[in-house]
Amino acid sequence: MIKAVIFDLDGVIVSTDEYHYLAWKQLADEKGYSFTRQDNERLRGVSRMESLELILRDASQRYSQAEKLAMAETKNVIYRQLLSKLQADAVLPGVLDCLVDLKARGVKVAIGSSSKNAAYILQAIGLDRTFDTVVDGTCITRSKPDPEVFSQAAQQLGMAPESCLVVEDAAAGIEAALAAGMAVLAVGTAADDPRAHLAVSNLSQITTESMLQLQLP
Ligand code: B16
Ligand code: MG
Repeated sequence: MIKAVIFDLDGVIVSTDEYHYLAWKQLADEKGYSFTRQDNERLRGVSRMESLELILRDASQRYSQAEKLAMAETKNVIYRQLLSKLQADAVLPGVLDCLVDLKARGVKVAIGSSSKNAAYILQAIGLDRTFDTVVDGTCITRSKPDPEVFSQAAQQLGMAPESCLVVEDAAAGIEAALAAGMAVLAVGTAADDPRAHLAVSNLSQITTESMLQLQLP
């Protein structure tokens, strides 16, 4: 029986993916690298520095760690400028009803995100006091697909992994949840991932009852 739901943030609670794309695109354009929306898909759930490594993977030029940190910081400054437009209307369909219903049923809710901007985003969309715990990119040493972010969230909630359901929009996040020994509901672009136990296009397409009935095989 599921007793806690751990939500990914970007792409599950809120649609910030376009802002990530636009910010990486601006950096790539400045450096003369090609970067498409399709390339951006590979960065879902992956940390900022690992995203940069993926973008530079085929680059002929070699960069020092200091140069890479400066590039990641430039991307983040652009991303934060874009995030300044973020409001409650960016919350994805079905999210608010789902959270209200889970809390009414006494189910614990958490955030498990790779983002170091999670606190800022949650405040911008008015959900900074909603979750029982928030584990984000500032709390972890290893990013998804490592299970650390979800294991830490379960530990903080006092829940066994098999009592937790993770909601994810990224392949790296699904892998992380499975490695943590948790059930997975895939949403959005991850909905066709065969490793997920349940899949829907967005959270308005599923009842909390069916989420909670999920049993790990
Ligand atoms: P930041 P999630 C992830 O958030 C994003 O999906 C990913 O695209 C991003 O690179 C990562 O956060 C780090 O974000 O630059 O804000 O620290 O999906 O795990 O909530
Ligand atoms: Mg995500």
